[in-house]
Amino acid sequence: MTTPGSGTTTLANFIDGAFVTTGQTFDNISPVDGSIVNRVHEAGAAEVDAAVKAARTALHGPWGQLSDLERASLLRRVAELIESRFDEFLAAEQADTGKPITWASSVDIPRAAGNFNAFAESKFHHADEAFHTTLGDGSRLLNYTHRRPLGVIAAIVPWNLPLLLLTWKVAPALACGNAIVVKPSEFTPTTATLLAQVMHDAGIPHGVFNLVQGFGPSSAGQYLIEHPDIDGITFTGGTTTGAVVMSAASKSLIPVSLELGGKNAAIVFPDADLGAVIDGITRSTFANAGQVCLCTERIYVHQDVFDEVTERLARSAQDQILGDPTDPATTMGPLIGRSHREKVQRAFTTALDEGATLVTGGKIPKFGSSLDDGAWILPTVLTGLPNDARTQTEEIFGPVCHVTSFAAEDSAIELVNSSRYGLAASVWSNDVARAHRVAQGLDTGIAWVNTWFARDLRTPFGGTKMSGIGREGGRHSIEFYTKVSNVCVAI
Ligand code: NAD
Ligand code: 6OD
Repeated sequence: MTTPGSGTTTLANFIDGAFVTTGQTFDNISPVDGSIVNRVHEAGAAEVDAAVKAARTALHGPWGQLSDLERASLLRRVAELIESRFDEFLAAEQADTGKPITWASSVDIPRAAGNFNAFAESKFHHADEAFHTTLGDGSRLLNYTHRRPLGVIAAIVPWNLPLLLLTWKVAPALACGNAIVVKPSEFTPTTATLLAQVMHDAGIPHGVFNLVQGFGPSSAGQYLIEHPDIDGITFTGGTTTGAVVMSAASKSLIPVSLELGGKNAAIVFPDADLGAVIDGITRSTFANAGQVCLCTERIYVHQDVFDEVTERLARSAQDQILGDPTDPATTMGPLIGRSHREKVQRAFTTALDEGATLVTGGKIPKFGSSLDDGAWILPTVLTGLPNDARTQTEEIFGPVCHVTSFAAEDSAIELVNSSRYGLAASVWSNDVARAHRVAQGLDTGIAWVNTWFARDLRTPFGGTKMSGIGREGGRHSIEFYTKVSNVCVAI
């Protein structure tokens, strides 16, 4: 095996502190030009079982004896090592996903280190509950809670923000004293492999962090969620897969945290700063080629500014620079792969069949170079569809939005809330009262006002309705990754 991210190499699993090959490999294909990034050793049921056993054993070893502060210091070391290998992580993230350097170097890699720094001491600062109780006969009790690690955590993550979302789960899970088995997406195995090296170099004890590579059904993903000796599953991915995960967890009644799909909306009021709106919505629609679960696919614009916003947004879409992800001038990368591009193209066909007006995009760009073998698609703006069209109700997960006009505040809220998803929304208005009123009226896990994807890791993150179950972030992560018991003392 050579260093991940440095050319054609093979990637292994990481089990009980050692890299483990299986002989059964699959190709990791670059979405930029269709070349092979590396070959990956797929974990089977035996490797998943070994990883879960190693995690269970680690809980009873030195890791289980560490104080919250000792674990915090190891996690800060992990953050330092990610920062010291920033360029390797960046190259690996870009090789797997093709995302532009400007985005990966300002979002994915800094947040990976940031997740470890943010959660390192979170358990130490978490306060338990206490109640002084007086019974009818005058006797007194002291009730207090204490939290223990949940145990062996299974973490399954998608390909869109692979390192960010993986570390978002690993950091709080380890801060709480758990051991973990992670399965990254089959499309993005490389940064997780680098993270395994970092875990080793940081001195995280063997078996505390384990990595299994592979697919979902009949592969590492399924074997992991169905393993009888895991104590909780944290999953980020599509809603359909989330339901499969929940069903598997129900067999042994273990807790699940599900961060799932969305059909996120933006509402633009005429009193908003339209320059900021165009900048903000360009980002929220086209960032990472629309492949952020929080990306905007439905835009509701007040009728007074509908034409202007649609036209300016279309121009902004046309201004996106698609190309070499390592070029700082590039603003948009490819989709994750050809099969996903076919799904996005089918969504375009559906939109046109439903009667949409294609304002811009809707096609595959031509480069006249090796990039034509990649998974590129043009940023796309649509209008003209009713709110119950498939294009308006199903997640597309590409650089595409539909713009609808509205007349009244209440109807805009209703339009947003009519979705079966409820992950995120953004409200654009300079009327403070209206902005709060509307944001509080939205049935979404987060509502941004005059911004998008601005994050404070102490806040609850998750979705309503089909966008998920549970919250992670801050104390919500501590609550998920621990089990709480009450001690009742007669005093
Ligand atoms: P996906 O559901 O296909 O896959 C996610 C992960 O689950 C992958 O690692 C995959 O291998 C694994 N998997 C698939 N089937 C499985 C099975 N039967 N058993 C066990 N594991 C299985 O999702 P994706 O295509 O990788 O990611 C895109 C989706 O993720 C979008 O819907 C997006 O909205 C969602 N997402 C949500 C959030 C959030 O925080 N809410 C964040 C990022 C992505
Ligand atoms: O910022 C985060 O913590 C988070 N979980 C983002 C999810 C983005 C979805 O693609």
